[in-house]
Amino acid sequence: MQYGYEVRFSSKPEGDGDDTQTSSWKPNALIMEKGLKYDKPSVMKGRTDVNSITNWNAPLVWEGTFDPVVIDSIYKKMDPRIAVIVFAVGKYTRFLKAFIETGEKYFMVDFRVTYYIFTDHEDEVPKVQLAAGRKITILTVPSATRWQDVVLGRMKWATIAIDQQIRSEADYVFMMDIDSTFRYRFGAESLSRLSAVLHRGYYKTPDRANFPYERRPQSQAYIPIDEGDYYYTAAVWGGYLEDMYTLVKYCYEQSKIDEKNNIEAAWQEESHLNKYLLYNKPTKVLSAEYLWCDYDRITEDVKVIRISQIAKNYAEVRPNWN
Ligand code: UD2
Repeated sequence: MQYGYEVRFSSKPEGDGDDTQTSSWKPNALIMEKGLKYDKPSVMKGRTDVNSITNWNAPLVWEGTFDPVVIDSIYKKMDPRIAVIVFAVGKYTRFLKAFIETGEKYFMVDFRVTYYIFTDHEDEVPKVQLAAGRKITILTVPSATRWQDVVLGRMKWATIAIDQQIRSEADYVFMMDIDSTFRYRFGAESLSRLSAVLHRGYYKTPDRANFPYERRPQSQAYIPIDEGDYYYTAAVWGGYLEDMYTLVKYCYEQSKIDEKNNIEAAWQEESHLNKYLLYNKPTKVLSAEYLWCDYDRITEDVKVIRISQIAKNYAEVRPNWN
């Protein structure tokens, strides 16, 4: 049995800290173990009901576009350390238990994983039995009176925590919403330099003008009406530590500029994330399987749901209404 708790990160320096250190992570060649048995891949057959490649030639990942046996064999040889950054501030600590318990069942099983839990209620972090090689690190952050400050503040605290601590402990980083549970394999097929998830509500939107991007030119997150590829969710995204560091820091800095100009992007950090990913394309796009939600009907192209957002009473869990 392993609980692996550590409590750190009580100092709260201002600024962006020292970014001169770099992660030692170097992706290896795609080496597979000898003698592995798996279905022969076909050149002619694959998913035909959905597109599985972007127009910049990045994989668009759906169930049926990868073989978990092959993917796992390759990535287990690399043995990466995977950080999951989640925030549970105020009443959101109630979501921790189910998130971690289901994460242990489905998220990067047999890989080295650390859940970094940023919370203002350390005492409410549940004791969950973790598999070997997996642990929880608790980082304390201040309480908030506006939920917008929590969602945006994630970019600031993640920037500082990567600088101070996570850089020397992880090779890949995922940022995730806590109010969700894992339902099915979420594995190494999701790993890349920068992986972003299609928002379930907009993945079939035919006209980019209907994406809920920030449309006010006064905001740093502004995207003109005739630009855009996809609408990505900010609830699940990940990549190499240094690429993720660049991106969380970007969102933090852009939101600071917005704050000085008295504007808050329409969907907070999600707007800044979408702006960045338009001009810095993700190296993998993960389908909406990687984040669905409990209250939406499942569409026929979604064969499995890997994470589902829990239906919640916003008025009850958030510190403010709007
Ligand atoms: C959407 C996005 C979310 C973020 C937000 C910004 C999806 C599924 N999620 O979520 O990623 O971009 O919009 O408007 O599209 N939190 C706390 N305490 C709080 C409030 C939030 O810990 O008081 C954390 C917690 O980890 C939560 C996350 O912030 O999961 C996102 O907040 P939310 O779930 O209230 O936002 P939601 O559902 O509108």
